[in-house]
Amino acid sequence: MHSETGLARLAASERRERKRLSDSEGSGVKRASMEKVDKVVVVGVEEVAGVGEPGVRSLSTAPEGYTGACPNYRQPAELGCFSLDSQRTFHDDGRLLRYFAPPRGGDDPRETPGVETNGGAGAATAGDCRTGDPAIGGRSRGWQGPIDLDVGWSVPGAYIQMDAQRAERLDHIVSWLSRHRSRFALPGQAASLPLPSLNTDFVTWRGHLTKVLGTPYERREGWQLAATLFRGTRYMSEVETEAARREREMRSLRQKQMCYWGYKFEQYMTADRPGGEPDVSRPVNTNEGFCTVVRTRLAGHSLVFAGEVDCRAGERPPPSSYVELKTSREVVTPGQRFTLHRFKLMKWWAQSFLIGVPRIVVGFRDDSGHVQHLQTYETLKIPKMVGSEEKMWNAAVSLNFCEAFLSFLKEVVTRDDPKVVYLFSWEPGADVTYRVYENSEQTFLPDWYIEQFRDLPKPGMMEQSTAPDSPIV
Ligand code: 0WD
Ligand code: CA
Repeated sequence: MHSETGLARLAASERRERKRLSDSEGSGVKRASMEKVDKVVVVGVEEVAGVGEPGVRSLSTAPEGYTGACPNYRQPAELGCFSLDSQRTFHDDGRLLRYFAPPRGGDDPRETPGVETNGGAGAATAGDCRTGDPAIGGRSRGWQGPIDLDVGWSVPGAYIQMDAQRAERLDHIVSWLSRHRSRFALPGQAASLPLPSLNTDFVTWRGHLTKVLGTPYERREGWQLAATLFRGTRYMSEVETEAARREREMRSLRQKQMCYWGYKFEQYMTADRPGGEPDVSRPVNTNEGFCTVVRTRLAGHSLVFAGEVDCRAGERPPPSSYVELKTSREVVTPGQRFTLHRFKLMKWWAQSFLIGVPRIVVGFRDDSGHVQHLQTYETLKIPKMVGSEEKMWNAAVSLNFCEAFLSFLKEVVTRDDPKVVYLFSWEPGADVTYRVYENSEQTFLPDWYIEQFRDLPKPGMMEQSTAPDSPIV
């Protein structure tokens, strides 16, 4: 592994290398060499002099390199769902799904809410509960004034937080996959047999892809993504950076309180059955969650990922009936409005767009944690809404970068071995780089999962090509 000085050298030589390479090498990707050092294969400019096969070394994240037409993104289709209960135990069903129950007049959840939308030029308006907007749907409960999100905050036992130390990695996703492998059969492939491959290029959490989409515009937080190729599929799992760990451990009481408000808002806005009443007397427990598993495709890459869904409204087939809930500080100044549009809407759009959630209901709160009004944003209209403003972001850039990143992964992550991990790292202002680890603590696919594929025929050279789409959905 590189020391700090080594890393600095690497950065400096990277800059030299960047100068040397011409743009004709295409989409920000530079070439270098790989060399194996003990159990860790270090990839970097220092190794260029050594022998080794040519490889792709780093990927630029500058937005200028990713303008142009939007790549094709297929409407995500739900393959299934799972739930995580108050003890964080996995259940292969939707028992933790919540139902949208906003405080407004109206009857049953509507099929196509969002009549009054956020599509207007710049105006961050949408369904507004105070004005009796019929867009949101829900139960018959009039707007009773501000929603107090601080209820329970100082009550012992009213806030049960997930153990952040526990690295779950992709464990819940592979638990679901292992129970539904037959769904990944290709046409003509017997679904009754244990399938040797998922016939899918990438498996990951939605949240990891949200970070990738945000990368060309992110100025503060870097990331690390571990990738392993196993039976033709690249599994991607986030590794917490040192900076993120420090930030988590140093989080102020005020920041924790605002996180609590976010979860309390979910409680105020949802019920455990359609037409039910919210129960805000229950403790907030962040172990609980309902996750959808979707299949989609970004240009030439087939993807399967899971993401947490806040609630469902209406009868349309999921994910079209899912609703994302957010809280945000009320917008008073132009600066606050800029921050909302430039940073928050970028992340909210990426998160909901990826998984096909069409609506985001935002509770705008004051500094004492009282939600003063609600607004519904239609996910697909967000890019256009901010597009006319200065110094904003462009959805096509995010998706083109994601496409390039996945292509980069396909070029780099070629050893089909669950004990080999390619760790991709990115810090704002730099390129994405990677190192390769073998039989290290970075290994993340559970042994029991790998074992399930033992003695099955190998998927051949699948890693060299784009895995075909599965016929399901
Ligand atoms: O193992 C890991 N490194 C990670 C696990 C990283 C990211 C997420 N997860 C887990 C989460 O605990 C959750 O069960 O994955 C699940 C959610 O996955 P996702 O949908 O891919 O994640 P993301 O889109 O980032 O978050 C969705 C929601 C959040 O909603 P908001 O409105 O805040 O974006 O999942 C919840 C949260 O409600 N969530 C968390 N809750 C408590 N602690 C956390 C967390 N660390 N991360 C996400
Ligand atoms: Ca949420």
